[in-house]
Amino acid sequence: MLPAPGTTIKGGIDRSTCTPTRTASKKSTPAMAIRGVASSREDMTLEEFKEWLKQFDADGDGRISRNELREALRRRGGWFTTWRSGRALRHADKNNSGFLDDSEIENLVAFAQKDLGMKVSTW
Ligand SMILES: [Ca+2]
Repeated sequence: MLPAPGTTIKGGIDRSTCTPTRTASKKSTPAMAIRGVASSREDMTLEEFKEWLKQFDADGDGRISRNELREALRRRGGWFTTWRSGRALRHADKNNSGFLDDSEIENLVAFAQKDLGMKVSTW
């Protein structure tokens, strides 16, 4: 038998006020991606480096412009402080577009490793 209309069914939980607050789709913040390591040198993987850099892709075109790179370096501090962003960009920007695309970011990493002694794991 079905319960008569108006019958209160025990155990029924009103979940209408239970709204999910977690934003699972949100990307990790820079603070999370780049852990503050107390040591003088910080390691990150190539993917982490790219993820970090792309957070500064202000216009969202998938490329890092000179201004975006400069902002990234400014925020980063550390070994970036001695890194002239213009020099780095010229070095990595193989097609002289004034932007770093995905493949050119790897040139930037290579430059950082070679000239700055930065440690980026590429495997
Ligand atoms: Ca951009």
